[in-house]
Amino acid sequence: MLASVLMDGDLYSIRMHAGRHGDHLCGAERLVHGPELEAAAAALVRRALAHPRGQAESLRISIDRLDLSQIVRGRLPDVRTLAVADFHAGRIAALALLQRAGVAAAAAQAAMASLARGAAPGGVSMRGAMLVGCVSGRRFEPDRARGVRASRMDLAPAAAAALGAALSRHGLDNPQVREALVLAAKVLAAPGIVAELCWSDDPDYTTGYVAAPDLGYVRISELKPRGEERGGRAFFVAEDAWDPQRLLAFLQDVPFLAEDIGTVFPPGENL
Ligand code: WAQ
Ligand code: MG
Repeated sequence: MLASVLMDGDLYSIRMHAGRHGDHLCGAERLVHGPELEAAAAALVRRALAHPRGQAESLRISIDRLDLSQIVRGRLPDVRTLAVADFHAGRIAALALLQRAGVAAAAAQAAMASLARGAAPGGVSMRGAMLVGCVSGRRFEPDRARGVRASRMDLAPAAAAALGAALSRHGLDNPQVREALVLAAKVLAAPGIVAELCWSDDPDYTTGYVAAPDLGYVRISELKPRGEERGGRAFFVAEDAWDPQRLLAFLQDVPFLAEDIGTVFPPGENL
């Protein structure tokens, strides 16, 4: 299938952004070739109109043709699921995982505290991610409301089919998991990234994750209380070995196509 993606001519990035009362509501994106653009646009519109946090008031679709020679190909991380009793236990587990990945305890705790209180000015969710120094815990993102957005990533068609099958076996096949896995794959492939922490801004979606190159993608059943709308992401950077311009260019602009999936372990297995 991938061969056909590459031979059927141009590949496009298609991105949807929905807003309400001037705020960000949701976004999603795909990489598709020309003949698939129309169906992809319809699916993104449908998705925005059915969003659990409310009805979109504005909806933007952007389409950009990509330079095929720039595509970076990669693999999804392995998936594990940790069941915890509540979000307090979940955050303790996240802290331990982040430390294993090389993030200082104070930096991990500072990032979790920021996400919990709403990391954007005014105590609301950011539209993108914080960039957090893995030793100092300092925040480096240029704009604390927008944050840094990972963009232009997708699964190759064969990988999407394989992922659906592997996730279904464990009852995990939902759009949140699929999309977060693709995003985490791109983030972990980015130069200077040590780990990622995420929990959703959807009030009913309490599962979050910690991802790192050696840990893979570790889902944690509760990272926030049910009903909580504040969510977000922290991308932890190696402060002594990163080039901010290079990192931002990779996350935002370089197209990333995951061609292979990782192993999906059954929920509840020990790490
Ligand atoms: N780049 C950077 N940050 C983003 C992006 C992006 N493309 N999209 C969203 N964010 C940030 C933003 O602050 C959102 O408020 C926050 O992440 C959460 O986004 O394995 O649904 O789309 O069961 O609500 C993770 C667990 C679900 C999935 C994550 O995130 C699983 C989720 P949401
Ligand atoms: Mg959301």
